[in-house]
Amino acid sequence: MTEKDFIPVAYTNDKATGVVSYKAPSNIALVKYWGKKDHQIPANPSISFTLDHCATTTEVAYSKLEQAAGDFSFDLFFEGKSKEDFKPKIKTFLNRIEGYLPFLKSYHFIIRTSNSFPHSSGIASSASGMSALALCLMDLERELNPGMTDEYFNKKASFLARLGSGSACRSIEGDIIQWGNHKETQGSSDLYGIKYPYEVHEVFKDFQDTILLVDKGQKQVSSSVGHNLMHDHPFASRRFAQAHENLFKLQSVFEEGNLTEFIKIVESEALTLHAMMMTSMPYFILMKPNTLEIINKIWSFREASNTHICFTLDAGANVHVLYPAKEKDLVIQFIKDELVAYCENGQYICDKIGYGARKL
Ligand code: 2P0
Repeated sequence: MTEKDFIPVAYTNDKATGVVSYKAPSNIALVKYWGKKDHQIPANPSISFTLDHCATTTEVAYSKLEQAAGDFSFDLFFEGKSKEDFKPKIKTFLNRIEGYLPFLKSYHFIIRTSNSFPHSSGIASSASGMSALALCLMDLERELNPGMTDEYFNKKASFLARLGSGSACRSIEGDIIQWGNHKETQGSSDLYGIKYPYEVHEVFKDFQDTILLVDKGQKQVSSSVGHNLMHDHPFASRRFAQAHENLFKLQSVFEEGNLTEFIKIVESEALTLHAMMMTSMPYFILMKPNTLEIINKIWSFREASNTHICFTLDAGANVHVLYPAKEKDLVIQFIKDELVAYCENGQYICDKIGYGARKL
């Protein structure tokens, strides 16, 4: 599909007012998206586990205006309170998607949104937030065009979410989502995320992700600054090639349930992401001393316990601890005994692989 396939022809129905609400999950990348081209096109393909517990719930109430306005008309409430400082990001999003949802200036929208995870926990809400909003707007488009298939609905929701925040396109469906052209993955696209199309071993079906909140402060590097660091980066082209290679290697890993190889790829991807930030100009260290303490503890415990615990990182200091469900009791005990001490206020979030957004 191309961008043109997401421009609607003519709507068959009319809809004056309505309310819709979606709960959309966050996701954790295994092969990381870091670097992008114009129009939210990723510099390399990525793959993620959709999460279950960490999510954004968004309600959109819409009412048709007497006549289309010159600008977008919306009110925004975050956790019950009017939130003026989030509005510019939403406005940029609406501007980017207007060509694909031509009704946007014909309605007034009241957007109410909240997260399941604590605000300023260092967990990015842009993926779940943009996904939930894109789904609500798609629901209105489906009212105007009821013939739409579920497949088109999900693809276009992912396409629109991507224009809000790249990683958001991986937060529509579950349980494993791939985004970005990859010649060895059939159906992959730079424009939207797809459900991973090949066989996946049982062991990955209920994978766990415990998120250790090491540093809940404001992100030191915004994602747009971060992605820009990959322009003129001395190692960029090698890194982008590596992401393609890792995605290909993951295909047999997923099929065979090869946890040893899974761990190597996932941990290497996390450290590579941070290495890219340490070797860019300007350079950043986003890990904290406690991030490294936790990584070392995980390595020692893995060796001593013969479990398959591993870690991954986002563009910050928090650690995502990944492990198969059958090792849960052992790993949770280890986290309580040895890792909680490195978390800010002892905080962590138990999450697991999830199966995508749902309408409420
Ligand atoms: C990822 N991250 O693949 C990578 C790994 C963070 C580290 O995608 O500018 O918020 O909105 O397209 O999606 C964070 O970047 O960036 C991200 P934008 P986004 O999950």
